[in-house]
Amino acid sequence: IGLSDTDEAMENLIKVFYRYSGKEGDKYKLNKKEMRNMLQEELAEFLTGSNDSAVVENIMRDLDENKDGEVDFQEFVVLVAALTVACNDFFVDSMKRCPTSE
Ligand SMILES: [Ca+2]
Repeated sequence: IGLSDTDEAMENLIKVFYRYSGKEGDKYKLNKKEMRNMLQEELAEFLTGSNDSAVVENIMRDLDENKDGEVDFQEFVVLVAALTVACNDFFVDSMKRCPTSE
């Protein structure tokens, strides 16, 4: 009770991962279909329509360090970290561009 924001963020990440990874095959890994579902449901604006399957394919290839064709939690956090950095850049950028302090 009374988790910090960071604890909560980590817990949510873990929950999201296992919600999708548990759908089929290995419960602790995302296969391509599960990854695609996860991206579509959780990161819709990241997959901007047009050619999703190529995007999913590339993401899978980049993340799958051990080349077993699936993404485990350790591989998944790399994506989360990359997205968080991108998000932070965007956030810092837009704060610079439109200062709200007045
Ligand atoms: Ca893997």
